[in-house]
Amino acid sequence: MKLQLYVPDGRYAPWIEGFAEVLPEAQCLTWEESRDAQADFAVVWRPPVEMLRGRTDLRAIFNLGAGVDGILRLRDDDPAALPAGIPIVRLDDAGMAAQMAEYVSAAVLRDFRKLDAYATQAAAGTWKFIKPHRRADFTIGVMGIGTLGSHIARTLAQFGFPVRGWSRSAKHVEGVQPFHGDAGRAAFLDGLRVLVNVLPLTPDTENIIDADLLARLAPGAHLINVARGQHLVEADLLAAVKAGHIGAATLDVFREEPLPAEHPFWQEPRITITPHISALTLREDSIAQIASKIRALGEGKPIAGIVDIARGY
Ligand code: OXD
Repeated sequence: MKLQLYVPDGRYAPWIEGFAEVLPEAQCLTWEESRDAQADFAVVWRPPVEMLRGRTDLRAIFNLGAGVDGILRLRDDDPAALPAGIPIVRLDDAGMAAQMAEYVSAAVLRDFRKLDAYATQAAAGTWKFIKPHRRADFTIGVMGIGTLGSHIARTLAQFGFPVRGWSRSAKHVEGVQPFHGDAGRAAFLDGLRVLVNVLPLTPDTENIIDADLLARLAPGAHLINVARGQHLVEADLLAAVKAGHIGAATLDVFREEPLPAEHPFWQEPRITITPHISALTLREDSIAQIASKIRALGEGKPIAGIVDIARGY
């Protein structure tokens, strides 16, 4: 069995060693060394178009992340870029849900417990009580209730916050008030104190966080984006922050990464910037998950995480 790997940073050795350990029957080759060779499976993150176009040999393409926009976007320039009939399989949690729930909880609790205001006071040597938020007023909405979003929503609900979830089709998550579809969008957004975006990036969700959406949130609301930079109309967020309607934003993803040095977000103290680290792809967990899916496919068993290409995630 042959596996063909592509990782944009070219750091192949730990992946090859990892697969050799858990899937010793497989020969792992880098894309660069095996361009003309056939393979059974491709394991990729943001692959070049030449790697997948016209392939008929592969039995599946494994994406080294939860979001598959890095593969599906190849069709933007070339509608035939993806080989027909070959399943694309996303990572299904693989340690990412817990990391994202930590990141989002940290941002929410920092805001809820007014830790920034206390830090400012402490820097001035001030010992003073600040009136706390009421938990019941701190409604949090999670947009995108898939594997990651439902774990985030459940975690926040466990802190006792009122939590709403919004998804394309109806979904139930314990302790989370469900909303779905276009019809449920306005009611979901209405008066949210915190909005967490975990949506997949598709043509329908690109630019979804715009001036109109932000205006529906509660005054002083906090936007947390851990999905993709292309969901957010950056100028609309900046305007809403400057106008005081949005009180804070915690952004882990950007249209251009790394965020350019001249980007105005860097100058806005109410925007917290992190370099796309809310959920790292954990190598060992990812390799173990892909290896077990390869084995399941070999035994003719169904696997989770197959992307619905028409839907875009
Ligand atoms: C992912 C990511 O999609 O890391 O997994 O952004």
